Formats: sequence, C-alpha cells, structure tokens
Amino acid sequence: MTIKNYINGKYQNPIENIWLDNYNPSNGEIYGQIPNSSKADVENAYKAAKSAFTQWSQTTFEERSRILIKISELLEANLQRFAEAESKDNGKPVSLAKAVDIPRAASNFRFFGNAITQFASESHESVGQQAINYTLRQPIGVVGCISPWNLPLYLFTWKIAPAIAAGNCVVAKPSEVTAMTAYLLGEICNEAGLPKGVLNIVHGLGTTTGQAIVEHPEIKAISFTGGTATGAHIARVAAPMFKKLSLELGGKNPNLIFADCDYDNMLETTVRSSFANQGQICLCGSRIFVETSIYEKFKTDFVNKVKALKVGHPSETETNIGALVSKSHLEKVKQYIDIAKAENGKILCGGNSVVVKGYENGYYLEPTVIEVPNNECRVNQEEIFGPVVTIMPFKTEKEALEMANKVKYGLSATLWTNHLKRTMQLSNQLQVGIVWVNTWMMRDLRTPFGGVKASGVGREGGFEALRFFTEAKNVCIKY
Ligand code: TXE
Repeated sequence: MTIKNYINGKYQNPIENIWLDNYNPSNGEIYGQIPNSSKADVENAYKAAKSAFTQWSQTTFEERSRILIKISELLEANLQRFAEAESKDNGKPVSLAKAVDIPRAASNFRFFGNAITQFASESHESVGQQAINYTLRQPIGVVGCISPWNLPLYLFTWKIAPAIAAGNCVVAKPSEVTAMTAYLLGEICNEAGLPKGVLNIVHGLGTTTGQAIVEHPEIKAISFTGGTATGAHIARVAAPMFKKLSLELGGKNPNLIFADCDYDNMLETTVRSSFANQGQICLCGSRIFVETSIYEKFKTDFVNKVKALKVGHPSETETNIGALVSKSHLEKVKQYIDIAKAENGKILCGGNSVVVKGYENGYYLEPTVIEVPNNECRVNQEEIFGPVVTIMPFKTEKEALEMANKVKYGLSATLWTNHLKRTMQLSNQLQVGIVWVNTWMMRDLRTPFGGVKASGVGREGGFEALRFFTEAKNVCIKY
C-alpha cells in the first residue's frame, strides 16, 4: 500500500521520493509506505492552498456548509472501510473505530457545516457618539493543522472541518504513524466536490514535514494536538512570526472518587476512562484517588474488572484492548512500569506484554493498575499514555484537591460524588479545562475543549474553533 500526498485535489508522490515504512501494530509487520515530504512538498501544498483561497473565502456559507455535510455523509457511507483502515494503522479495536472514531470524524464535518451557518458577529452602537461598530470575522488565509496518532481521523478532522468551514484553505499533516485514513479522506473530499486546493494533505515526519509547515512564513495559524514537548517546540518556532496557535497537549487527569458516589456507575466508567483506546487518549483518567472509607473495596472490585478485560487482535469482536500504536511507544510505557516498581509502586494487576496467538510480534500490553505510595512519584506526574493507571487513597476533600492540582498538566478531571456543594467547589478549584461529574468523555461539540498549564493554550470546539480560525476586525462608522 502506497500512501501519497493529496495536493490540489490530486494524489502525488513526494518530490524527493523519500518514503517511510508504515507498520501494522497488531502484528508488527510493514504494510505500507508513506512519503517523508520535504519543504518543497509543503511549498506546493501552500501554493495550492493560496490559489484556492480567493474563491473559497468568497464561497457562500450555504455552499461551504453543503460540501462539509456531504463529506460527513460520505464518511458515514464508508464507515466499515475507514474503521478497518484506522484499526490496521493504529491497533485499536475495529469495534471502537466503528463506534467512535469514524462516526466522530463524520460528526466533525456535519457539526461545523451547521455551525458556520449560525456563526454571527457582534455590533455595538456607540450611543451619543453617532457611531456604530461591527465586527468582521474574516478567514485567516492558509492555516496549518497537525494531528497525532491516538485518534487519527477524529482529531485530524476536528481541526480541518472548522478551518475550511470558516473559509480558510489548509495544509494538514496527520501523524506519520497513522496516515491511512487521512489519505483516504482525499478521495471523499473530491467526491463531495470540495474545490481543489482547499484541503492539502502532506505526509511525513514531524521533524521534516511538520517543521516545514510551522516554519512556513505565510501559514499564519497552526492548530496542533500532540505531546507537550512538541507543543513547546512549535510555540518557540512560531513565536517570532506571530502565528496564531492552538495547542492541545498532554494530560495527567485525576479521577476523584468520593464514598457518596453512585458506585456501580463509577466503577464501570472508571474502567473505561482508564483503558479506552489502550489508555492512549489525552483525556484518560490516569490518576485515581479514592476516599479512604471505600478504598479497599474499590481496589478489589476495580482490579477484578480490569483482569477480566480481554487483550486481543483488534479485529476480534470480544477484544477490549487492542495493540499499542508502535513498538517504541510500547517500550516507553513498559519503562514506566519499571519506574513504578523502582519507586515502591505495587503492581496490582498487569504489567507484562501479551503474546496474542497468531500475532506474536504485535504490540500488546496487559492493562495495568499500580498502587502508588504518593502523588509525587514519576508515574503520578508524567504522562504515560498507555493502559496503565495509578491508584491511591485520600482522607479529605482538601487533600484530594491538592493532589489533583499538584501536577504540571491541566486538561481534564473527573469527579464522582452526589454532594452538590462539593461538586460546585471542586469544579471551581480544579486547575483543568474540562471537569466531568459522574461521567467521562461525554462530548457535546458546542462546548469549549482544551487545557491549562502544560496541557496547552487555546480552545477548540463550537464557536471557539471558528473564532480561532478567523481574525476579528472591528469597523467603526460615524454617521
Ligand atoms: O507525539 P508528537 P509523539 C503525548 C504522549 C506521547 C507523547 C509523544 O504522552 O507519548 O506525546 O508522542 C508532529 N514540528 N501525546 O512523539 O511528536 C508529529 O509528526 C511540527 C499526547 O507521537 O507530539 C505528529 O503529527 N510537527 C497527545 C504530531 O506532531 C511535529 C497525542 C504529534 O506528535 C514536530 C499524542 C515538529 N517539530 C501524543 N514534531 C494528545 N494530546 O492527545 C512532531 N510533530
């Protein structure tokens, strides 16, 4: 399988003809090649985007909306094909890609196709001065979108859809580890009638292709989701050019479980929030803090449920946990299990690689629960991004809050309690961008999405995304 760049509505080989191997995590085999695109490819993508911009930015919002919704319908019509491709590339269960990833990618286009028709700007009458001010919301021009491997099409389209809905043209790069569904998206865009050059997809390494996008002086905004270290690097490169930046980075999200919660619902959801997508979601609740009075019960019940999860080949329907995305990522996650042991963490279950019959070279790991001696240990402070969670008890609400906030990240937190005052107080005081109370990862696409501290800057979602992808211009008319 040869993946190609999608530039100006056509599939193209990279100019320098340099290719990277693409691995199938479920069996460790190479199954395709992707371009490692150079500056010259990014320049071609930029030129195509630039020349499409004049017309696309003047296209009526009804027409833009119609095309976005058509892309959404075509993705839905191709659900099985896209889900299988996503699973093969990423290692996630096909059932998950079918139920979550691809439907969400389709929703992204439908949502922003509708949202753009409702995106209004403000006007202010300057009473007594015989003047009226109004705000134009103008597309930026050519924008860059760079996405990671954990939710490949889901996050790629979460950026592209609002960017093009708002009238921009895009140079986009999916992760080099999971390029397949982004590649297939080109076909769908052509079929939906998206004018050529509005979306251009270049494939390659972050350090070559991604870097060329961020360094391009005429690509005026960058929307990035990925690791915190990469986000900091992108911010440094982009700052001297005053680019607009939206950075959605890592998380080390606390789960605060109080004795007064709805226990069964909490238990079920906590298993999901710990291990969904092999724990490779920036929103996974990776630090679990439990009130002392129910700690021992929770520990026993949680570990029993985790032991029952089935690690297996992503195509098998009974599989709960598929393969991790890459060999190097598997090694990184395993190193954290060693670090935990060295820091007196107790492995309550899991901790080992799994050999799946028939797929012996796949990147499988047991879901792992570690009881940690304190909140300061590295496994409680650093993002592991795999099927590994830590648990420890807390005595008071104050202590729980302090431990939740004592971390460099600030993406999300989950609260399990039926106590109203506590819910209100903690929701106010948690240093995060998203708080879930008695649920996890319930997403309404109208809501602001993003983190504080080392989890990033800016917000995606709803009108926040349309604001990011437009420049506000105030016009003041004296009459
Ligand atoms: O991400 P990178 P990696 C976390 C997670 C993971 C760690 C590293 O902890 O273990 O980050 O993962 C592109 N200029 N998250 O190394 O490198 C890259 O090609 C421009 C959390 O895989 O950040 C890819 O397209 N682009 C996270 C994208 O950045 C560059 C999801 C993300 O890759 C670049 C993924 C550069 N210099 C990992 N270098 C989340 N927030 O959900 C890399 N890229």
